[in-house]
Amino acid sequence: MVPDKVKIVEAEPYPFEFDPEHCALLIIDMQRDFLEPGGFGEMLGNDVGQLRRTIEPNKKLLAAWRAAGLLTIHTREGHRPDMADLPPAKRIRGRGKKNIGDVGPMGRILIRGEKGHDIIPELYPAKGEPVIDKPGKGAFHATDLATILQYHGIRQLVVTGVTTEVCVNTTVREANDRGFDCLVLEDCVGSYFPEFQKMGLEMIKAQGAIFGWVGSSAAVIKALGKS
Ligand code: TIU
Repeated sequence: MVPDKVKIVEAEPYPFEFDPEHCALLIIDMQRDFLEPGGFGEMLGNDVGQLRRTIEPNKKLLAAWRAAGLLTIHTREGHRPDMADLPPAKRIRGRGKKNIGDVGPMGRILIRGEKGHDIIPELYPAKGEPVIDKPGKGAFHATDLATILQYHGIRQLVVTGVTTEVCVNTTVREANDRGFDCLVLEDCVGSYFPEFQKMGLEMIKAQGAIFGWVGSSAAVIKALGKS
């Protein structure tokens, strides 16, 4: 028997048993440096349009989620200004002209407190919504996310944000190993690379939801509307 408050949300590989009271929305790294024209992502030669298509669906979902009074958590990838939390390997990786901590088009790249590190205005956290500053790709590594979820009685996550194959995938895998059920929303996650978007989602829902489920924001918004 499915408890009363649980809503069935259409998803792959099979419907997701959405339990709003125990579910948080986790929005991963919707930061200016990844999404905005003139940011670090574009400077590296990436097409930010591939990520920007997720802004509108995330906005609609966030409005519905807030209206339902449910917990929203935002994350930002970045490091301390003194970079004491930046692994030396990550610092030199890419062999680019500009690396993490250097001055980029929107301030020091992936450094907390800089303009490019902050969340885009369209999805800016509301007062009272926790923001997790994470030094890694996964949102659980070296953060207090697990503690916050525990204190709020959260057992499920609806996951959105960027990028599908890097920080979204890593976080979903971390969450899965910690016992959370994750529903990833296809229209609300983005990759600079269409083939990684496709395969990043395939990997999550493979083998009977090996890491989680894949659904749409429309299906979640519909479920939120049914009380
Ligand atoms: N947020 C996130 O996915 N950070 C990345 O490093 N993404 C890349 O695509 N590299």
